[in-house]
Amino acid sequence: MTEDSISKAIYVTQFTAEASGAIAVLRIWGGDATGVADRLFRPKYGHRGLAQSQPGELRLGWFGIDEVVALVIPADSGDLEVEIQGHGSPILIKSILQSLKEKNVTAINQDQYLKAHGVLWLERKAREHFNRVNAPKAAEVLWRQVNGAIRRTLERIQADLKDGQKESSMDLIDKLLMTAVWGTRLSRGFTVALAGAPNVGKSTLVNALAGFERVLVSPIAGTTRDLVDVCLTINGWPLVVTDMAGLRDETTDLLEASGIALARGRQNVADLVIRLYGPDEIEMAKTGSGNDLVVFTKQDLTEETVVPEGMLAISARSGQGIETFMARMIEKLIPENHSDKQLGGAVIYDREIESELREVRSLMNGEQSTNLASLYLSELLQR
Ligand SMILES: Nc1nc2c(ncn2[C@@H]2O[C@H](COP(=O)(O)OP(=O)(O)OP(=O)(O)O)[C@@H](O)[C@H]2O)c(=O)[nH]1
Ligand SMILES: [Mg+2]
Repeated sequence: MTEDSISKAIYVTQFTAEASGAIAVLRIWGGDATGVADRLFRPKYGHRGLAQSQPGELRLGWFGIDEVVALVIPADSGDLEVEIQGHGSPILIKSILQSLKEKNVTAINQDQYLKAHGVLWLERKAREHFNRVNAPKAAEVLWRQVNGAIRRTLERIQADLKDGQKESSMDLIDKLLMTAVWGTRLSRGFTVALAGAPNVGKSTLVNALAGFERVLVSPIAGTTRDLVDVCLTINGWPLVVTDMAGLRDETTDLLEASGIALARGRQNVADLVIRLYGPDEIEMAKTGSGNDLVVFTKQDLTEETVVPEGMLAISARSGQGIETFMARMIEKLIPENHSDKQLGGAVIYDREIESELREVRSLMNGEQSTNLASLYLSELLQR
């Protein structure tokens, strides 16, 4: 063993969550990782240790207290790492980590593992978000960021700054900043509040979107009191749709009044508010809607309502207009003019990245500060 390999620290990183699960995956890396693993791994078949196995070859044996699968994997650096895959019981993981600790192996987290393997902050963060998402379209966008879409756009901005192309760099960063409106919602879901008078059909619509009887529906006005968040995937995107109390000014019921206060609060913070009206309430709906989506319900009960431009008519009971409604919600949540199309698919998916880039943008304003902006960006691109 060379002096260098003796002095190089060895680490263990747990790839699966620190909780009990079906399986656990750990990686031993750095220094003489295979040597250390070999001293703890008892092969089930034959006597060949891990150091003698082919890269990628699965070996069954014991590690700590339980049977595991072990394999040797060459990292991009060429160093050999050992992956241990076992049952996901916390006891097994503890026992493996303990026996490694006794051999002076240091446990460090996945973020530090990726950092040590040259993965940039931007892309490590993208992975964190990607790992949390379960809606396919959102996952696609985040996967592009894991694979460098945002980094490449920042590099373009950086190159423009260095070439003295201030206008074009500002234009690019402004376009990128616009994507934060929806990009930062990808991993936690867009919040959509259903607002409307009691009995208009909010809860029925939630159930129609969910595809099952998620919330209570009744002909009694004032049925829903609490805020009920329902996580849904709609056309591939993650939405948290909130059913709430019907809004009305006059109520003597204290519980209902509390529900209405909660509903108004949620309406103010939601990414999108759906304002629901009965089939014949066209005149009421016309007053100020801002970015809200106005929808007329219960179309199965009437002749189809002719709705003003931008508004929709649906029936949660028959399904009429629901597909158009879903598509329109997505258009509102991910506006065409905030798209990633001219940005090579780059999107801001994280609040901290957004605020760092706003800082870069503000540095671009002053005449002298192009250099500062460029320095700041360089630091971000190396972090
Ligand atoms: N025919 C028809 N009836 C509907 C439709 N949507 C809702 N309803 C009926 O209208 C009544 C009220 O529906 P809900 O979904 O509970 O209304 P809500 O807006 O949640 O009411 P609150 O919780 O009281 O604010 C129920 O009797 C529903 O069956 C629809 O599309 N067509
Ligand atoms: Mg309701």
